[in-house]
Amino acid sequence: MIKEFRLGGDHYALHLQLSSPKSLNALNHEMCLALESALLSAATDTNCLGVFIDGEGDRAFCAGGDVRAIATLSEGEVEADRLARADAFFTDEYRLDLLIHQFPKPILIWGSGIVMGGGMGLLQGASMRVVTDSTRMAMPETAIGFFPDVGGSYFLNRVPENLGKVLAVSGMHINGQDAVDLNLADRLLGDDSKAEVIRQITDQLLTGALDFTRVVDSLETPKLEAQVMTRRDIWKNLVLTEAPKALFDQLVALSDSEDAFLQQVAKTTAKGSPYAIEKTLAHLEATAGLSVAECFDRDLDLAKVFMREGEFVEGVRAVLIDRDGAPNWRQKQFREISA
Ligand code: QUE
Repeated sequence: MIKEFRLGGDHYALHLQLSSPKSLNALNHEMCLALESALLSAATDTNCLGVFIDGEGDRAFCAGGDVRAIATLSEGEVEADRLARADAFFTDEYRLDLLIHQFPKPILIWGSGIVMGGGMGLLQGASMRVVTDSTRMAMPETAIGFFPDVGGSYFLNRVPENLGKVLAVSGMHINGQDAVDLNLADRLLGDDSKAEVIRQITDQLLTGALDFTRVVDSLETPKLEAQVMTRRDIWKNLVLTEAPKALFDQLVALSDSEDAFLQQVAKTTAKGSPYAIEKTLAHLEATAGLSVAECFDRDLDLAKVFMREGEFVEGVRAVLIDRDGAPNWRQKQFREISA
């Protein structure tokens, strides 16, 4: 569910909060529609000067979309109904994400804790993307036989040094400093400064103005060790690798390293579906340079393909439903790609 508050007075900022902390604020269909409706009202209300979005609790801004609901039949439902429901969910989720990208007023999203999948879809469109010392960010979809959607074709293609592909294939977990370094966040702030941010926003509104940049620039950036850009040499060789299998094999081979971060990268990569990884890399290449709206259209086309011919149901079963961590992928190997 979504909670709505107002900050300020006559001139106000809409404070929207994802409020299902037990499921790590995972975004379900109803939440997407509620967020969209609240944002559309905020856009046209001249007294509303901006929007602040966060998640309830300290564990997650948003752990993803409610993929469990889409991967399983509800009572009395036939497969065709499930597919129609999945198509409707992705259509509405991506329309919400695009609205955030194109919103006519400032949006600050407080991306503390887990920010993965669907949470990234919300965060990336915000005009002020805040991460904190607790942020754990990833696009982990290949582990459930899916691809990094929610505009991933847009924002992963804008990660420097071609590292969007590495993020997409590995699903690696990065911290707040990495997010800033990789153009996936605008500011790193302390978790303990959220109350001060809200206080300053409220104070500004009482003077009839709102400037998120001024608020975040008044606060200290915590020291957090970068993990990704400090290992440039490792990625440099990888991103030159064109074939999906070669990239996958090299990422998995990082398990031989003594470096705990690289071991984590190897471990998350190894969980990926070969089918999903192949499709993901081809998709990122095909969408490079497209506008944000075009990227969401292309993500929606591919999401529908995945619902019909992919490994998604099995991936969600193995990771989120039975939690056996042993998906029986239909396509077990990478295809040999001929010249
Ligand atoms: C890969 C994913 C997702 C995931 C785990 C993966 C994903 C997702 C969730 C998730 C998390 C918490 C919930 C929930 C879903 O987990 O997309 O309903 O409460 O949404 O390895 O892509």
